Amino acid sequence: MPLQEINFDGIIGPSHNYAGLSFGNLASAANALNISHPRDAALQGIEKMRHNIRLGLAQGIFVPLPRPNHEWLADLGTTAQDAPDSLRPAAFSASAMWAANAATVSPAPDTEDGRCHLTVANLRTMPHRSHEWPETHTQLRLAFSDGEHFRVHRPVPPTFGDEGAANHMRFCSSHGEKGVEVFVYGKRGGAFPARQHVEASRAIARFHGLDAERTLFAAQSEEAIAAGAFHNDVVAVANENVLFAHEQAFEDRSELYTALRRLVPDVEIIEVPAASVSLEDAIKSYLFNAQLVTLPEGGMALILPEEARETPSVWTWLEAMVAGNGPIRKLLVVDVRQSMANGGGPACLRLRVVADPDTVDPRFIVDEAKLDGIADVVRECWPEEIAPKDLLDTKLCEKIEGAREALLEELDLGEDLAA
Ligand code: SUG
Repeated sequence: MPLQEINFDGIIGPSHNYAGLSFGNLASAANALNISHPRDAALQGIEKMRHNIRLGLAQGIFVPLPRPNHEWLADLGTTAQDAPDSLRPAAFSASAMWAANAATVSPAPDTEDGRCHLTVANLRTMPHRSHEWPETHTQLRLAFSDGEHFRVHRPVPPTFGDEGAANHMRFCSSHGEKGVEVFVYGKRGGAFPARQHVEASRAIARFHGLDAERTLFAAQSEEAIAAGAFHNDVVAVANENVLFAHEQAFEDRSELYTALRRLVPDVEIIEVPAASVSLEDAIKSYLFNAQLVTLPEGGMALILPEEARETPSVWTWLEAMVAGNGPIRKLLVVDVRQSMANGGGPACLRLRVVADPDTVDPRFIVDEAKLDGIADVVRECWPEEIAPKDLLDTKLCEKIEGAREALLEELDLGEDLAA
């Protein structure tokens, strides 16, 4: 099979809850301490995958990490029962669902050794995300164990924050051709942390053996981070030769656009002016956290969250865009409200890997029948709701652990990924 884009979605874990853990992520703060609905959340994620499979797109999965993370708590000298309130929610977080933060991926045509390279993200800025990487690394090494086609790297040392593909864009005329990779980093976020450090991005470019002539580094604008764009994929998305971005996404947009026009002669830059859609509306609606995909029949579609349709300035602008003659022809809407309430839209939930699906461990590739089996496990085992105080309940803890085990068994991953 030729190289194609495969979207690996993180299955939303049974411990999904709202703990307000991500400072600078406005949705996470706004929904702090609300009651979450893990079962609905996971079913929404599964429906999004089903929607994309029906479009003819290749789909993969990553499974939830063991939660609570007993090992991490033990390293901190405590346990799930005794942990202070400042630590317990972080140990239970289902944040690995946002697979766009799992790793940075450079497809084979871009790298010196002709393999697809993945570097697991250290996610060191937020404590609840900083302990994801070891288990994510194990999973990546399993899914992409074919050493002829893949190389999975350990994370950049934690001094330099790295949040993975959410701060990385790849441009090309078609997926199988040598691309141009753009790493977006934060310098200052005003009151909020800049989560991607330029030194981490530079290290990844070196690990992956990228061509320096075709690798760009662009700073996020300070206003964007301050307005709640804690990752670049909240204000920009790219696919093949198209960049779809907010006017205020980058610190120096003309420098970036000039470099892109030089390196990708057929690049199409669709910029949404702040006068039409404010940064505030962009971040509230997550219109840029859409999956921008090439449809098998040709043309591109934006797979958007419901919240984009509900934001008048955004929907008016998008409808006018598709009525024009541009590369984006369709607006498709999915319901991922449970994830959105923690600041994760359709694009956050997936990691794009350009590869031949036959070279990936088949247990990580899904079709509709496999999704039916996963949905059955979710209906049977995932908690219906979690309130913050429930994290103290040992029965809930057992239920969460049992739910993950049931899923691993369903996917024949029990032996490899048991906690
Ligand atoms: O890291 N939210 C995630 C959302 C990640 C979105 N990913 C991308 N933009 N690619 C984060 O801020 C909230 C968890 C909580 O508050 O319970 C959280 O981790």
